Amino acid sequence: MLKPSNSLDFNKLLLHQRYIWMYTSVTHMTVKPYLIIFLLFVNYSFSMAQHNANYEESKVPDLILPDPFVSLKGKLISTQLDWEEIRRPEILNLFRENVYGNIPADFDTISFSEVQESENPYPEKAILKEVNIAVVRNGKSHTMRLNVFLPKSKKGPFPIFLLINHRPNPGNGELVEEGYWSVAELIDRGYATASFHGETVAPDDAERYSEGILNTLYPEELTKDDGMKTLGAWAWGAMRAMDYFEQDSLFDTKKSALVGHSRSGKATLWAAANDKRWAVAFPNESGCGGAAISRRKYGETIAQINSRFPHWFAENFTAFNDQEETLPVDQHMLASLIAPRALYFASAREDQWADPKGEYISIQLGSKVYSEIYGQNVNFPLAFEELDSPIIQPLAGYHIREGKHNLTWEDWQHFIDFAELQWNQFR
Ligand code: GTR
Repeated sequence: MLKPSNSLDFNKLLLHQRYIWMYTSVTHMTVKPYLIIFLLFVNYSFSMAQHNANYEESKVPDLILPDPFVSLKGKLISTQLDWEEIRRPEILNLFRENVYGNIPADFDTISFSEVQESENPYPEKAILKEVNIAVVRNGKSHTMRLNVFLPKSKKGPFPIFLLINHRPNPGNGELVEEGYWSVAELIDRGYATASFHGETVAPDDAERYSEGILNTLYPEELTKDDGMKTLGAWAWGAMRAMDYFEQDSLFDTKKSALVGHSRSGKATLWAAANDKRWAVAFPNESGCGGAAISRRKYGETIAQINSRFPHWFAENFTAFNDQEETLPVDQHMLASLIAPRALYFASAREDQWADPKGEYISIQLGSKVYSEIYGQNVNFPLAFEELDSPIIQPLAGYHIREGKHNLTWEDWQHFIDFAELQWNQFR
């Protein structure tokens, strides 16, 4: 079985994932030539999409963005009450209807049990809990797996970092991909950390995405144009993980952080917008449909993402293929929904496909909610081109690091610094 590597670029990652999936589904067959041709085609069409994308600032349209602080009825929103009662629910609903689809909140029961299936890679410093979260609705049940590490040398309650993971499951009993999920370092700093794999909730595959909670728990979503698909399902998974943390006094959920890279970063942002129990959100290099402003059409566009990943967003999102200007929202407004909790965006210099500048502008604009509505002194005075170090400040932060699309220990270090600042000074 292939092992995941820390330095896969987009092309290799895609190829790698497809290969893993096909490998597991044809375990005892020889790989047929048509599979190889198919893989080459997938890789080729992705390279072409990347190649044809716009990477020139001079070709980025003038940005005319929807205003987070004017309601659909034209009311100027300037008070906390109007924000929380009128505009915030409006924006959340616009994203639900047009972009990500529903996150059904109802189920009949939820229960948690521990199993022991994997070897603990850090027996000297961490306790490993493998938790099955069983959710029942209308007589049908779905079980998702959450892997939790706790510091061995300390007593809780522990602050908690949850990672939504979509990278290939090692499949060889290994739970942790070093760097990508920096368990040992988080434990050394005195934190609990947990992760679930997207596949345990909804497969990341256009043919099979319904073979998780959609088929078992929420089949009606499959028939709706604003129905939940994979990214919404992963956000639902993060909520169930939070249900688990909340019922165990070992966890200090007021000091909670949700982390996700790339497609999982998109789910992270959507989960934190919907679930106010998360104190801090860290969407890393989440790009199109995540942190980046869609109307810039720089790097990946809505049309490209919907055609390559038709199982990620609600069906309604396809109406905005090559029609970004008609979207009633843009991603800075999703950022604004996290307030008054804390938000941090991260980019990588060589990750042009995810539009680092669009990610930065999005937090620059979205974080205006902290000053305009909540009276906090948050601002990003530097232009993208002037940035030379991470912005670690109360409530909203950002960094861009050198290198390729990936989640690395360098990213985690800034996340921890930012989270500690929020937890120690402002809670
Ligand atoms: C790419 C996709 C991006 C991003 C990335 C990833 O193929 O175009 O939107 O999600 O995958 O998840 O690594």
